[in-house]
Amino acid sequence: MITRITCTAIFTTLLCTSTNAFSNVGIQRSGKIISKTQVKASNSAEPIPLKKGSTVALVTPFLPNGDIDQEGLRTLFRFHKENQTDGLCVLGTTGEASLLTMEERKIVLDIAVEECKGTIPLLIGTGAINPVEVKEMTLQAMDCGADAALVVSPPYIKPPQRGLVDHFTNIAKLGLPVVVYNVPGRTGVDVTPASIGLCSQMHENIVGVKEATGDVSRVKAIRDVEKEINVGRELLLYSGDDSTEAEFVLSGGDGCISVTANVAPKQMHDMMMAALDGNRDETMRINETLKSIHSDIFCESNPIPAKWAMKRLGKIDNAICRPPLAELDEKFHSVVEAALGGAGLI
Ligand SMILES: *[C@@H]1O[C@H](CO)[C@@H](O)[C@H](O)[C@H]1NC(C)=O
Ligand SMILES: CC(=O)N[C@H]1CO[C@H](CO)[C@@H](O)[C@@H]1O
Repeated sequence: MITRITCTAIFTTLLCTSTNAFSNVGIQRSGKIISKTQVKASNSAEPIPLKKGSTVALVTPFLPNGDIDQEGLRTLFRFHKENQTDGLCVLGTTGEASLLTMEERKIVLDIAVEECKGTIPLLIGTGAINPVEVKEMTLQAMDCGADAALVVSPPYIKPPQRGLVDHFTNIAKLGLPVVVYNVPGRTGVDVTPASIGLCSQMHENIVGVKEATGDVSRVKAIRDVEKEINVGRELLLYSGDDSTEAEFVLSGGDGCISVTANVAPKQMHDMMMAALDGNRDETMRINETLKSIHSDIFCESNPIPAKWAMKRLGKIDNAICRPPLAELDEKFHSVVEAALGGAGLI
């Protein structure tokens, strides 16, 4: 059993649970930042570095009463451990994180750490519009034992590039490695390769980028900026677009943060390894079997179809999504079913 303090910066000690004798050291706080030393004093394992390959953008299963299905969540972590998923992206968009409370985030974080800490790197979504909330969620993730934070450019408000660079740098200063998430289709703003280069220059804790533009030429654009400003290291480049991730990695990217990997973890791992080896034929062969999933798992807003697919495969008990999301429209059931069949999953 991992010995660690499971309190978070925003919880009162009343709500804290601890599994070791340090439970009362440095955590008598309600709103104050836990220091690095205190994290160490809790004996929680050090962060492990993120890996190349297939990171799953994990769904969060719910019970019919709307609560988090904690046992179901544990089963998902075990499924990914057994099927060679290289990284876990927990509490992202696919995990319906913006519809979860801080208390619920803690439940998910604690289960992730208990099941996977030290085995598969834990990348935790901590993005939001308001930097104050991003900070709170990042500190909570840190306290719980996360390995890195996935920080989306604040959606909806369309910050200028200099505001984005400041935002990512400020979060990186909290101490946890940060992956910058660029998804202009959802945020309304593109984090340009130049801004990404600046972020990398500003803080060494900025370790990677999730590019969900679907634009494979971004790999070269970011690598060119890195060379130009001579930052002396390379960011991990992950594709966040399932249809183009094979090509993204063949073009020099490092991996993907994938929705498809929820239903096909082994295939996605194998495809990423083939692409990282530069084996185009094998990459294309696997990609071909997954291509209907890559597109049809987005037939309604993510994660609606993904959850229905997981239920169809018997991996979760309910396809329930939090309102205002909903369960998959009946007219799409056969579409998703056919995609799973095409990949040989049913
Ligand atoms: C992978 O499949 C997608 C369709 O989902 C296709 O658009 C893309 O070109 C394929 N990539 C490779 C490298 O074959
Ligand atoms: C291909 C593969 O390794 N599949 C395994 C995935 O994990 C399940 C257990 O959840 C195994 O039964 C499969 O064999």
